Amino acid sequence: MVEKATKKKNRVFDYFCTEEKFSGGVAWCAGCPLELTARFIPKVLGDKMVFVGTPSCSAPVLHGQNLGSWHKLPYLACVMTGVGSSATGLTRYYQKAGIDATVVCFNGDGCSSDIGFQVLSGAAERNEKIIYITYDNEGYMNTGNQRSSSTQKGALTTTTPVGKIGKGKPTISKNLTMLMLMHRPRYMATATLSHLEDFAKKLQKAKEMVKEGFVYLHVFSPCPVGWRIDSNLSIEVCRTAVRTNYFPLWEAYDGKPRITVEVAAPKPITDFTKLMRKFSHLKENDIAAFQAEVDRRFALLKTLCDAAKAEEKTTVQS
Ligand SMILES: Cc1ncc(C[n+]2csc(CCOP(=O)(O)OP(=O)(O)O)c2C)c(N)n1
Ligand code: SF4
Repeated sequence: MVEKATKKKNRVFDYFCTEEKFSGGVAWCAGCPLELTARFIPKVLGDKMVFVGTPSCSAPVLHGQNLGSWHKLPYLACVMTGVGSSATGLTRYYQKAGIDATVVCFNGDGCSSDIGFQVLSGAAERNEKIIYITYDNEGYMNTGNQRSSSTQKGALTTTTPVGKIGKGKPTISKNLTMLMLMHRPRYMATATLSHLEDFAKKLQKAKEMVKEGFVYLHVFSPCPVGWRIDSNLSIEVCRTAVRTNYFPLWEAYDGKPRITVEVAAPKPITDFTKLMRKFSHLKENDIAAFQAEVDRRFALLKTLCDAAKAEEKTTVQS
């Protein structure tokens, strides 16, 4: 058992022994999970990758902002409305020219779920050989924590204030992972930094499956500044999101989902909300509605997982 645990640890550890692609003085806020996520991706995907990004919190590092904030990877800067289509052009050029390179879009939820959703959907439907990664910090963070369609109901943002009239965001968040599942990409998965081994496996699978078609990864990435989280708690927030079923970890080949990290006894959503101040105004009935939404979304996922399992059994038997 001890041996198994050691081996497991070493597998993820090995990635950290590879060359570091980013400088030390990157321009992300203290405790932002984006930094470790961006550093980790090329460690698993390898050198032959091109980042495609948009104006966002990742841009000051991926574009480069000052002498201390840089990386060694090729990078294409796109407009928020066109990342899926620009990545398509780049991928097709590489295919035609016989260049071995993986195109990796790396965008915030504002780009993926709102401004660039149409082109993301188009690229998925055309089955372009792209790895598209959404880091979900549930808002437009680079421009000052405005709500996006991925912002959770009730959350305090600068455009959904809390006061005499405002009660935080009035509508439920867009369920982007389910929308992407309905596109039936060749491979898709959810991931977060608290479960690094799971994340690494999914990146490895992404690297393989992108040879056959579109790959979508959705990475839960809390924003310590906008969510009002102490900067030492970001990974704990990721872990609690998984343990409460707020952000279940799963993957799907060709639209058939499977949970990759089973949570035997999910914790109540209050374990998650109490870690940040963006939900501190929620009343008991708001929390009950929040819990019901988490349960509803998880039940939907579970139903789809069960259906995929049943379909697999039928196919094997017949
Ligand atoms: C078409 C368009 N609309 C708005 C903007 C302004 N803008 C720049 S960065 C940004 C926030 C992007 O949010 P998101 O994609 O979620 O990434 P994050 O900032 O959270 O990393 C916005 C709205 C823009 N650059 N282009
Ligand atoms: S604003 Fe939030 S998401 Fe953006 S770099 Fe800072 S902590 Fe990270």
